[in-house]
Amino acid sequence: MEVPNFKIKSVEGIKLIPREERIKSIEKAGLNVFLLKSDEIFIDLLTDSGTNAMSQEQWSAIMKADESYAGARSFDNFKNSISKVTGFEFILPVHQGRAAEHILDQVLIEEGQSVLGNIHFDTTEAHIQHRKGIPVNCVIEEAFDCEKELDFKGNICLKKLEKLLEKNKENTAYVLHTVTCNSGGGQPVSMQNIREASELCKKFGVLFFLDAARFAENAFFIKQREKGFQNKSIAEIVLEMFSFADGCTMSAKKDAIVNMGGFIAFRKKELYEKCVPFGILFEGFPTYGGMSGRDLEAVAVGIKEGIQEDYLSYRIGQVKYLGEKLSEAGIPVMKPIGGHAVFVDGKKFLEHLPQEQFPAHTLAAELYIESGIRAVEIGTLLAGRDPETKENKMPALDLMRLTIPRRVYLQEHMDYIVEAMKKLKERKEKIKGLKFTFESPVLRHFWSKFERVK
Ligand code: PM9
Repeated sequence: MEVPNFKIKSVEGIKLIPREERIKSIEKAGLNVFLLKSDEIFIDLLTDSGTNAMSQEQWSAIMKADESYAGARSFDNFKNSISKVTGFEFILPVHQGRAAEHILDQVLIEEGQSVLGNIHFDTTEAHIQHRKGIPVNCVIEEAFDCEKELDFKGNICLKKLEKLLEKNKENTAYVLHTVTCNSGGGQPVSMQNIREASELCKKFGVLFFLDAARFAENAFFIKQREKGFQNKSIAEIVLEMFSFADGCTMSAKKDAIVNMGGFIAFRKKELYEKCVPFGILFEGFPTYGGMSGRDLEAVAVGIKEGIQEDYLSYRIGQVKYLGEKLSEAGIPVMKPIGGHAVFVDGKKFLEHLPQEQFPAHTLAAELYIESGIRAVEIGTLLAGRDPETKENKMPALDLMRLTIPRRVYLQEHMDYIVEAMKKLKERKEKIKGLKFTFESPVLRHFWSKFERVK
């Protein structure tokens, strides 16, 4: 059992409202867990993004923040911390990860160009498409097999990548490798894969970026699983990971353990300079970029806490504990257990439902009714429609994600989640699928409404 490297100083009460009220709440929310109110939720596993508990060091740094519009000393703290951790010199702050995507894509993508990656996250894909670019996923085939135990299931298929670059390098805007691979179950990417993908990009003269939202968790897996890294510190592994990239996009709301923030980091000044005007246009002056001085300070401290090995060992150990307990209870989960979440195989758990009825999303609605737990779908609903045929995409993976916020919940909460899933398993055959009553046109999973299929 992993022991937390923290004790608790401040708490927020949570309450389980009665089942009848939960049924009313989810119906009112159009059977979409995004539309629930937080007071209606007992354990919130919607996301690990911005839901982290900050440390006393972060809170005290916040008190010293400089809120100057330009040239704030809080920006220097932010920049210096990030540069030290990542090795990148040029740092453009933004308010969250998708703002980084917005600005970078503005500069790098021209109509019809592809962005290649392992599996692009939903906001990443949407921003590429917003620029009339084409997101292309090149993850290894094993990533789509929930049962397959593989150390680095987030790896990009280098053969696929090489073929695509050979055929189409002029029309490739850049390559973006997401570490860890969120949409593939929080699976890590090996150092070797990062290095080899980067070498291919160099060979073909294409920029190589990391989507670094969960870079520290990825580094922890490299230390645990990849030959030659056992005696290196997380800080050294992180620096090596970034050394292969031309830059990164970052939602600091994940591995920098904050509630809001992000950045784009660049190795070369030239690309940074190209992004700055768009940063000013969309996010604000380049020494705050949509963040307050308080947010900048919290990131400056949090990004260093995020690479502490004892913290990561507890964090990833907690997710593993939940995953293993669920697996022991016969719940089909993505294996091996990922870094930030346990992903339940919706198609397998609700095998009587056709994929068009959104099994994993249905499961999330039912889990809320059963237990007050809010999970989230990463599957058919999130995948959206094919931009050309307008047909629903049918992704190989239809997962319900039980996402664990950092330093927030305890082992007892994990045990409660396991009990809830066991109860749901007992009545799973009776669960009915869902269909749209309203389908939101962009990133539809956030805002659509549903009813049960009769
Ligand atoms: N990820 C997540 O829950 C938050 C949005 S969906 C509830 O997993 C990657 C790998 C992400 C990610 C967000 C973003 C966008 C980029 N890349 O949410 O804009 O996992 O800060 O980041 C979410 P922002």
